[in-house]
Amino acid sequence: MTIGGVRLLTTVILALVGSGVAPAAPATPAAAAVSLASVVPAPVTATPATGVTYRVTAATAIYTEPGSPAVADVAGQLAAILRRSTGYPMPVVDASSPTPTDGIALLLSGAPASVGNEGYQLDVTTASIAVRANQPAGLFAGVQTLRQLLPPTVESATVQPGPWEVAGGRIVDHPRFAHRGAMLDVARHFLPVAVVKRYIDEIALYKVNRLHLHLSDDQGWRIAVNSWPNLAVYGGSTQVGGGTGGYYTQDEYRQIVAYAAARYVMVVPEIDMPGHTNAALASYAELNCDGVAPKLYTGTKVGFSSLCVSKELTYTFIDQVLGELAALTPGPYLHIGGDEASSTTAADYATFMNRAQQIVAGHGKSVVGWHDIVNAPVLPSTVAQYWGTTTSHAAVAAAAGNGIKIIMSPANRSYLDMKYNSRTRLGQRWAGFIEVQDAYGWDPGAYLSGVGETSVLGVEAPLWTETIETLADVEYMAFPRLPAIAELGWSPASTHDWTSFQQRLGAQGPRWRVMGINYYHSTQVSWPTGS
Ligand code: IFG
Repeated sequence: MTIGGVRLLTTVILALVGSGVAPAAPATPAAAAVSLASVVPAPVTATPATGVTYRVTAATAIYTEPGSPAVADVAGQLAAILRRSTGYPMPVVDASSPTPTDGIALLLSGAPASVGNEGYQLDVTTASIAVRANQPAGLFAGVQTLRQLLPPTVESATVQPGPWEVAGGRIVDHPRFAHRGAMLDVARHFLPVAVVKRYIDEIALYKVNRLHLHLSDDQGWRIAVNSWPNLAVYGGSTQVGGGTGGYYTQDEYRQIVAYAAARYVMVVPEIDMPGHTNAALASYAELNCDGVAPKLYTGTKVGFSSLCVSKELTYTFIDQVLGELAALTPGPYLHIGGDEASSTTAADYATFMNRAQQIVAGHGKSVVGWHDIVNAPVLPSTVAQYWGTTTSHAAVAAAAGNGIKIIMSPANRSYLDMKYNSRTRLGQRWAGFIEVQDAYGWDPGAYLSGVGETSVLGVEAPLWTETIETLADVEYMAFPRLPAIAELGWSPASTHDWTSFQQRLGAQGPRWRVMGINYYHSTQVSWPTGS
């Protein structure tokens, strides 16, 4: 159907509605529209307009910033969701004015500068809804908020009865931290592309904008490398527990990157080194200092492997591997791990990390490393990801004092593979139990002594998969704690309040039920009946 045709269709529908010929308003009593105050993450400001409601109807069109394919793509994602659950045509057309008087508008004009590149202003009146932003990323964020202001059934995969009402008012919103991440360990247990895409959909709902993929470890190598084909073919052939493992072809990795980018999620790939490298060492005997390849490993121990720091081949290896990965990764970061290098001497670790950081820079990327990397001299652009369980760490504080940016992933707050409690079947407990309130009850900007807000690039919730094998497992551990971490990354510290959060979190339950998300019904959260 051509744009013109769509406009004609819209005109016809509007005429029908105007003439009263259109179907009468639904008989079902309108459930109270979702409150503006219920959004997760909490917006910077939400000002309800009492008694004002916008109703999405068969006549509703989505108006987009003229000439912006990116905005049209965001609108297309919203239209697909609404068409599927309302059954309405939901045409997407260029806005014919910067101030549309009906429908849902996604515009790159009229937003306050204060919302930056990822924020937005959302206005809901009786006549129209307008999402305004300075960049398409902000419109995407505003659309995630709008989804939450519609009834949970808007997420349904089949047509549901309305009414489709949105409470009136204004939200002006923008993120606190730049890095709001989720990590998936696809090495211990391989997770197929479809699972990764589904997780991207789920984290994007909560304005998470980074997906850190842990692509290699002792138990598996998960990304095809053309110059070292055995890494994936042999190194990716198994996993924890001895299953068949798997790996992403480079095209599949490109698909994941593109799928994430359309949801304003940047992929940060990790090749862990010099430790956590048994899969690589098993794949190429020549990578080992003694020239002997170890067997593939399917257990869950850590710290026993190391690349051979003294061999020049090691640096050719990481240069070629990271070169291919850099070419496949539009984002500015390559994560090179660096954790638990117990089989690498401190001197060798420093030597290795010196060269590895230079190699990454040579491919035009910046390094992220687990915070162990600060034990070696780091480039000014290197980012350290804190995964400790204490609220002080001298070397990390010193690095921050020297201008190094920190991603906060304290294992006893943000590790989604930690059990909720002693009864949780999945997960581990080495960092302690993490119930929802533990995941929410901390401030990334003030958590580590000597690491102030300006040193904190953001937060990230890692999900290690020693005990996690399926999408249902991923969802059980990530929900409801991932939205808690997402709120810490997005919302102002001033909005931080457990009572408010657990109520808003509870209201997400019905949405997750409609979406089929296998979440943990934490007893710390008041879930509405039937959720
Ligand atoms: N620590 C290891 C991970 C994983 C994790 C499980 C880091 C940085 C324990 N390293 O966390 O490989 O095994 O909770």
